[in-house]
Amino acid sequence: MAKKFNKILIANRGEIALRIIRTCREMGIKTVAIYSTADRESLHVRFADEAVCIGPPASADSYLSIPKIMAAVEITNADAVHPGYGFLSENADFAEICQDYGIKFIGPSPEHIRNMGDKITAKETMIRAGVPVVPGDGTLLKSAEDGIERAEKMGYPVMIKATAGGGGKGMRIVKRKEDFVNAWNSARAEAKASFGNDGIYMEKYIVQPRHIEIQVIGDQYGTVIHLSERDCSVQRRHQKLLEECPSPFMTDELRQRMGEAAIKAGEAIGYEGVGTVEFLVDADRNFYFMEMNTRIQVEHPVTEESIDHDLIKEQIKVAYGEKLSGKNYTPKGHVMECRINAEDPWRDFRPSPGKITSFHSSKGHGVRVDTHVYAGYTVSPYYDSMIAKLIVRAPTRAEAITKMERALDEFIVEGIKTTVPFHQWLLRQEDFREGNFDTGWLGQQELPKG
Ligand code: MV4
Repeated sequence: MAKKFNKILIANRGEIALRIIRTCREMGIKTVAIYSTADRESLHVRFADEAVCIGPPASADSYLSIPKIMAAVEITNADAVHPGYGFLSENADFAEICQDYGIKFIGPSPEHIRNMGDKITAKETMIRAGVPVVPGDGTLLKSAEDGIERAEKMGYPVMIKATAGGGGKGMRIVKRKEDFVNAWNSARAEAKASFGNDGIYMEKYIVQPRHIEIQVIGDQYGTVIHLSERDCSVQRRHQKLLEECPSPFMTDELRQRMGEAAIKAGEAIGYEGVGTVEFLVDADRNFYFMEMNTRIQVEHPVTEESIDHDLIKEQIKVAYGEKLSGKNYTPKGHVMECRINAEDPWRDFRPSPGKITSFHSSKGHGVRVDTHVYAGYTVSPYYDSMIAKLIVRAPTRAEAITKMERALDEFIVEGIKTTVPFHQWLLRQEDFREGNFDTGWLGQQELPKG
């Protein structure tokens, strides 16, 4: 086993920075927080051993500035960087610069980040590894005419997607030939503006899919294991709102098959670190590789509570060269996570930044809250609106729902609007309670007016 890290710089903010600091303290590793001037009063700054102000509120000048972060690494003498999620977590250039400076980037290699970031390359890799992918021809479309020709052969509906994309950007469903040119033009423009790359490819459209992802972790010796699934089908405009494990749609047999596919995916590329293999699952339980995320994800606590392991700890251990045992994990009981965002759910989830005047976090048996906020904290308009993750664990799904309803009732935030009332509404819905939902379900519901 390699020597463990002495000091980790956390290149992130908010709840995930705090989450990483907690594990580092338990592991006896020193921590460095970085912060923008908007985050002076943040708990990650207070709880880290050292903190370095790296710039003004705008992310481009602070949390996304590689030179500023590398300067903070240098002056604090950190030997590793934890990127968290978002920001630079899937930036291959950042991982490469860390490598060049002899700083361990806690995550996969720049090459793996790059390959999974390009969706056509990722799909090709999965096909070679024997992982089922969405039917499609896996090459860039040359023009709208080329696309129309291919769509005739494939059969409508089709989906066109940006190869640099992910998370729904630069993606369009095309139901008929007449709609192709418009979809092509808008997808390309969006891809160009979002990623600076307007490469587009085509797939068969999977009707009413569920989004089920498999958590994997790989060590430096080629061993990859899976840690079961998370169902993330409750989404709005590609923003996840609630995640759970087990998936209400899961069977032991399906978990076995999806787990094996996710391991094959990781093993084929010699994947190191934590990663998530995202699948679309159709009504007949066929599953198709969609994307691989090469970072720790927002919803990782769902897996932590399901298998009773600290994923950040496991992530740090494989980064300094510990070996994995090779056994997979199956979930115990039922875990559910609600994302509490500073948004008004009855006004189109409009952001609701501002000062939190009063705050009470849910507590009690089987309840976990990951948050960086407190009474008196001001939610900045500059960053992501998530202020807390409310996670419950209970023996069965029905009991998890009951516990979540209780926990939501005692989650008090005053001064700003939050998504708490949305979750209370969601948990009352018959379809949700029966596990009868897919990725399109929420978009078809009429939400209360508040
Ligand atoms: C699809 C699809 C149906 N068919 N691809 C959305 C985000 C991006 N990662 C891929 N996405 C989808 N790709 C084919 N061929 C449906 C979606 C999709 C979706 C996927 C997961 C979670 C929510 C979603 C909401 C709408 C569409």
